[in-house]
Amino acid sequence: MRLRGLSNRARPCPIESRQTPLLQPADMTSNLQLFERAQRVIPGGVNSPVRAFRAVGGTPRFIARAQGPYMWDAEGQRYIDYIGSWGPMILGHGHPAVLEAVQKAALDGFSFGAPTEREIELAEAIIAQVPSIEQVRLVSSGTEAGMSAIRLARGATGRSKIVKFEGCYHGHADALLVKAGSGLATFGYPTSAGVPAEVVQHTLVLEYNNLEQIEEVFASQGSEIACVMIEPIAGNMNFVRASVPFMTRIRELCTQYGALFVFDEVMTGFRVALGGAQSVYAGLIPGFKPDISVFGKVIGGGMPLAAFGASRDIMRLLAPLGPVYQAGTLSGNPVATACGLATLKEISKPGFYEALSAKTRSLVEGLSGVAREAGVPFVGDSEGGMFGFFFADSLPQNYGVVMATDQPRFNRFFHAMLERGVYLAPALYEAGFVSAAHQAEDIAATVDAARAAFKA
Ligand code: HOZ
Repeated sequence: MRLRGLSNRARPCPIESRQTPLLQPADMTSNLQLFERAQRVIPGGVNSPVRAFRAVGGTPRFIARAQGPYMWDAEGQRYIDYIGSWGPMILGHGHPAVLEAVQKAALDGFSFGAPTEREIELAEAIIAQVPSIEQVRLVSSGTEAGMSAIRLARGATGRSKIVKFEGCYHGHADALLVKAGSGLATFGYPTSAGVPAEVVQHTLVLEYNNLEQIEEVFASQGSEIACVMIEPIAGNMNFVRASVPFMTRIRELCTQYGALFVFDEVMTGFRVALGGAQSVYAGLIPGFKPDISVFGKVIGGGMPLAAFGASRDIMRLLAPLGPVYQAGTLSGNPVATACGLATLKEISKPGFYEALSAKTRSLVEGLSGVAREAGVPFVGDSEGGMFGFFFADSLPQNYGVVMATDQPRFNRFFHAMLERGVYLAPALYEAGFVSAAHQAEDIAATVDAARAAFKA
């Protein structure tokens, strides 16, 4: 089945002419052939579990290239991309200014293992948009940033216990792999094998948006808690917002008991707003700010780059100034920082988030409208360029409720959309992402595809 009015094969886009020609049928290897070959040498055929399509079934699409809001698979099939590499591609694929910055940086050298001016520029650019942080340390992945933030919080407080919430995913560091969202939720693992009980004995897992539980845990163990870590808008159990009373109370309790509040903004940072989710909550809770923030995805523009930051007082505890050790050969990589800087420059332009938010809202409203026409229970939500939807009557407030939404229907919808050239995340537990490259016609084509999918 094809998108109405659009060929699923290549359609010219603004800088199409700069690209290599599309593969011709004779050159093509099928997705299935590639998947079979991949499974012989890579566990499950993928380098990150959710990509394997196991939750939704079928053959993963092996992506050959991408441009703007589109990706083409190994068979030459075109998709409107709502994953955007799971968040980083906020400008769409192959943005000319970003490409140019990366090409220039690559010519100067891939990696030095020594400091560069560009690292300072990127740190300055991040700090300029996030008033809660005075210093950042650049690393290579969200997992590394989250893990280091926890170590820093423990080092700063001299305490061991950490609080996290069910359905939040903070990367795959051992202590955080408990009742996590994303792939663990997708595959139904409460935690990962290979993580000794002793390693997670200090991880307290509470229900998201449950005020009573957070009150109780602080009342009984508050003086032992190093930090509370949260995805402020959870994107690893689809899309679930922390309520304002919940967020307000966590902030108060952390301050009262001397625990640090860690905001995992790997997904939401520079994605839901230029100042991240913390700027959204600061608009709702006067004076609100977290103590430590974790970033990834957008700040690297699609390159392996992440960061964690806090006040100067907290950050000076890190080596080489302080006793909390953290290091990395590729940290602050010159090509990745060039990519991140060029991306931040584009997204800082006036009106960027207004346009992105309006587009994302129109997608969610469009999908909700055609679901309503079809009599399908459907709810959606979005903030900036991040969105989620559920086959349910109301928006879930926690992981348990997300799990109770209609998974088989999600899986059928996923495949019906894929067949129509729309690439959504291949699991119910993942948020979706819209980029600045998506145009009104892409949103309209997506809504048309959904209408046809609901009919089918
Ligand atoms: N952990 C990511 C989803 N929340 C998946 C990353 C990937 O497969 O690239």
